[in-house]
Amino acid sequence: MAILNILEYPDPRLRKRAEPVERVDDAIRRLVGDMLETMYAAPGIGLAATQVDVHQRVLVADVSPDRNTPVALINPEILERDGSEITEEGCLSVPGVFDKVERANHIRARALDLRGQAIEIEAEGLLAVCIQHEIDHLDGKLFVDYLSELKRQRIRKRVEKEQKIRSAEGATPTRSATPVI
Ligand code: GNR
Ligand code: NI
Repeated sequence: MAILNILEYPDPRLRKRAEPVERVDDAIRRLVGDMLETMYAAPGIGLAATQVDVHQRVLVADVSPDRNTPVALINPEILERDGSEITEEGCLSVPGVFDKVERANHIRARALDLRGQAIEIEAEGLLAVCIQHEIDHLDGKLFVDYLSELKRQRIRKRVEKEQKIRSAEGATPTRSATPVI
């Protein structure tokens, strides 16, 4: 397994729409393993393939307190949304920023599992919020898009400043998801 590099806002690659997975094969299972390792190391409660520069419809999540209940969804589609809830959200691609977002607090979704079998899941609370946040990533959308233009501008400046400081310090880049030959 490997820890993958996470793209950060305002990287334009975070705006790409991910393509459906055609076949759940070993390469997809390896991607899921690497994404889980990356998510646990970060640490985060979810991760979309888009964030590691892989533009295929794959997401992972684990909202359990013991971090031992991984969920992997391939080609996820929301079938039903119910209720609403405001959650203080954060995103590994927008480090250091937390703000309130309103989303459905109960969803029913369809996806493929790691064997390529169609499954349906029901989720509520934080898992429901997380799945919606991750599906947004697969559609090129970020939680900051729900905030005001003014807030988004401030966030972009703050994150870019942080990135400059980090690159001046000569941070070591982690391995990219796509091998550089
Ligand atoms: O780690 C994360 N925490 C979180 C908190 C509230 C709502 C959504 C999230 S997802 C985020 C990890 C991430 O960026 N996934 O894309
Ligand atoms: Ni995110």
